Amino acid sequence: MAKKLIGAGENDIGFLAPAYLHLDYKRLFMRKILWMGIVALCVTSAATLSAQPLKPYGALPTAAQLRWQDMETYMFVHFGPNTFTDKEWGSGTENPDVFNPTDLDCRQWARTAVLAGMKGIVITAKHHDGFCLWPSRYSTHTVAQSSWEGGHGDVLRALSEACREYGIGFGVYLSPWDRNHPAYGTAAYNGVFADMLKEIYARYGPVFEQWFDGAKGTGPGVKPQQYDWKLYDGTVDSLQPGCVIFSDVGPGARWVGNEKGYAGKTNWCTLNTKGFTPGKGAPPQRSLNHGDEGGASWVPAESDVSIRPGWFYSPQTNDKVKTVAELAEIYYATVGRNANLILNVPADRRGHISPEDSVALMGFRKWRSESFHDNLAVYSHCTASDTRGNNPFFAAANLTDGNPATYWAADDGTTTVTLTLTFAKPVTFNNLVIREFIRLGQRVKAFDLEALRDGKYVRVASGTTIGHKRILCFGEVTSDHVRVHITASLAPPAIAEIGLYKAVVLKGMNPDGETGD
Ligand code: FUL
Ligand code: CA
Repeated sequence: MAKKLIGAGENDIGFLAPAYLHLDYKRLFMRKILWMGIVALCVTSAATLSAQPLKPYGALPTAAQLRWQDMETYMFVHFGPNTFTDKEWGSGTENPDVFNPTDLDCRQWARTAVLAGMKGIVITAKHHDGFCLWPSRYSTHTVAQSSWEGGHGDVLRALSEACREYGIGFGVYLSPWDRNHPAYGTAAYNGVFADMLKEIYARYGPVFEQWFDGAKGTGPGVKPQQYDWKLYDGTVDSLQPGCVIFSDVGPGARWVGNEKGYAGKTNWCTLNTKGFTPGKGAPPQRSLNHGDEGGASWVPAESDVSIRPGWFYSPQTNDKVKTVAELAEIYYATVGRNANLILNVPADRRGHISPEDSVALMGFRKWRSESFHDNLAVYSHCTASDTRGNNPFFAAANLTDGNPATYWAADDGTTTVTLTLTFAKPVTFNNLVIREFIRLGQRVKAFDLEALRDGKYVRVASGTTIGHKRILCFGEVTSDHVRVHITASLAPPAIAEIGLYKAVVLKGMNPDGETGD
């Protein structure tokens, strides 16, 4: 058959090809073969993958919890009448006029948070004194009753707008314990509290985190009140399903069990919440600090701690702001132990983050940037003693690609494994940063870090759980062969990232932290 040249307007694949392409049948045939090959390859790899996807293990995070865990560090701002009265717990009988910031600047708070590398701000919209930082229709103890800004001020409006402008999350602390509200102590109060939530979400949302305080004083003056947690959680959920609800028992995130800024070295994101309630009915401190291995619900820990001795601003504490070394230790003991860090930085009487706190925050940010900008692991060649189905989708190279969305995983039935990083020349490091692929559950129970020294692997450090992130600190090690040896896991391990860093050790700092176990 005579060779037919294809010109503009005709070809055998049904579309108009311009004459300058001069496509002939041979090229079309080759192209078809190539496409068939690609399709066959895709079908085979899809088949391989579908043959052995990694099964999720145990309780799993929601998409909102995953986003929240990625935030890692954000700011708490305690602000209200106590800021002006030098108190930690107001009585609820304060004259609303005491709330009188002379130069409220929530944009300065947001700017400070951004510069400090913090991903959001949670504000005490109503502390135990019941004073509302927004003009609520459901209370007569609010900014509207104060002569501040002629009764037209609204801290939640200013802060939510500032957070939006600076691209960080806006979060709300609301204390159920209310020492002012006349309905407190009656069943009607639960409805009032839910109405306040509705009002806040309608006016100022979206809210990345709803913080429910379990604290409630004791003694003769304290009215009994049955809190309707189901109603509160349900209200938030119905208004904004993507909001993470914090309380002693979640459901979105749990209290870490102390206000000192440390999680357990063993820290599961899973918790058994059945039969527990926030406040007095909370799980034991140990469970909150460590989570429950194999717990029924995904309730990761959040650690709340203040940059000053108290939660509220006081001129008495201007010289007691935590040092950068202390903040770095807190970072290791929270983010480095699979917990989010909510660091309280109280606004002062002007309505500013004060200079002492800003200086500490900037030092903290500088320390983090200098310590964690150069991941030496990315210069290594990474291999695994077992790779799931020998499938490239689960390859060891995923461990050091700097992308937490890709991961390595082991075969079913394999719970001990060695991951080896080989370097062209020795590297020096003092921190291991390791992350599990928690989307599919938390699995690892124990692991060692080992380095080759004089032809022999020696143990450098050991850890138990990993979760979203675990950082191990140790004295400087120089080696060209480093390995992570996973010695126990609840299911085949799935690791997203391994990082090695030479972190800055600040004067007076104890990187491995004496706090917690
Ligand atoms: C506690 C409260 O009693 C403190 O005043 C503070 O707000 C802290 C974050 O939570 O339970
Ligand atoms: Ca990865």
